[in-house]
Amino acid sequence: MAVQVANTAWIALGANLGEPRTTLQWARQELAKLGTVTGVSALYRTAPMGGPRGQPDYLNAALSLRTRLSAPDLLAALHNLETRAGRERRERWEARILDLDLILYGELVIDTPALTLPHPRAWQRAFVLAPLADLDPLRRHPETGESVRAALDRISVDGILKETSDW
Ligand code: A4P
Ligand code: MG
Repeated sequence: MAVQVANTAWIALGANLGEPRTTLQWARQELAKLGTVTGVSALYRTAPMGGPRGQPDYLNAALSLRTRLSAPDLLAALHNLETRAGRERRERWEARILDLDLILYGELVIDTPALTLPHPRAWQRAFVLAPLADLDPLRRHPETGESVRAALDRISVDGILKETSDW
């Protein structure tokens, strides 16, 4: 169901199987069909955090999307894109062809198993925060008030490399 008013959603993209760069480029094009893309981060090469040992490095990015889709509908659309990209879900934090996480949806705060906003781990993870800082470093966590830049200063950015701004 579409909502009347457009909201800005921040989406984190990640991939470490198949052809990550090609997959993220495809995802970016598909996301643009869900609204208006208002910002796109650089592409980052990041060391895998958590999950089974020996995973390949990830490519991570983030974009902001002005959309009339409600947050649950947007998450369903993200899952649909993951499936179309060929993702299979088995183990948590396993290597994946495409991961699309909803990080923020306006100022919405919600805590259900199917959808938690802000994304519960986003403000702890450099592979999410570094791309977000390209979009809006002063954006604050709706509950804690901590900015993206302040969170990045607090955590380690080891293993996070800007690969290219042109993708
Ligand atoms: N879910 C609830 N809230 C949300 C939300 N805001 N956005 C539910 C997206 N999904 C949300 O997600 C599991 C469930 O979370 C879904 O059923 C959804 O309804 P998933 O994408 O199926 O599984 P996942 O990604 O394996 O789990 P999770 O907990 O989302 O993992 P994370 O926290 O996304 O971490 N290292 C590097 N360097 N780069 C990465 O991108 N990604 C992960 C995954 C681990 N390590 C990484 C990276
Ligand atoms: Mg996920």
